Amino acid sequence: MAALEIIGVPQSNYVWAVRMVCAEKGVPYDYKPDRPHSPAVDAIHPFGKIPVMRHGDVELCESKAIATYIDRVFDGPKVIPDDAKRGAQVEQWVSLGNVEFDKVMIRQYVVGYVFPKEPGKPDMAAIGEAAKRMKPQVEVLDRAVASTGHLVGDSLTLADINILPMLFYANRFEEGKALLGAAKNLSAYMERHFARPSFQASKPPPPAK
Ligand SMILES: N[C@@H](CCC(=O)N[C@@H](CS)C(=O)NCC(=O)O)C(=O)O
Repeated sequence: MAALEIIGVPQSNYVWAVRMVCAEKGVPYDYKPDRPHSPAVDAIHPFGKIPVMRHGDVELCESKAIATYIDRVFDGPKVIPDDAKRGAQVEQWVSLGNVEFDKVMIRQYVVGYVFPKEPGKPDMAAIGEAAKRMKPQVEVLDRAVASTGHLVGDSLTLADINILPMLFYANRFEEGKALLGAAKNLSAYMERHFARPSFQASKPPPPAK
């Protein structure tokens, strides 16, 4: 079989999720840590975003599509259950993750700290607003993981894999840490899943000082 290629810098929460899927399933891949809008990325994603994937003559963008392809084509534990109800629940949480949680937790909150419009000067008013919007999201997730320690059913799925890197990044900054720390079920969930070998194996290197 042709080699699977995953392309995108490791710091991206979506690249992290796709690499974690491979690690959970034990799927080997050639890794190319290219930036968004690099020629290799632009050749596959119409808007130059990461991750992108190549497998023989199959080229894909969008993390959900990539994860679905890998789950179907390769052996290893399924991260999207075949069962119609469970599979749709995973779809639901991935969609919520990409449309709601990523928008607030990553694009507004984390990016506000990491890539401020004025270098070295995060806009604390905008970050405060993002933290306010994050609060009900954290409460929703806290309730969702309360009974089984997973978002869907009682085992790890793409629903969890998609959201874990977002939670990791949100937890790196003061307001996020306080909100997540107050959510007891979610804190336990994060602690347990952050320790998974697949999460650790696909974790980006610490930022250069
Ligand atoms: N819906 C896409 C989102 C991908 C995405 O937003 N990637 C970010 C990095 S985390 C990116 O490439 N940003 C560059 C840009 O927006 O120009 C997916 O699930 O793959």
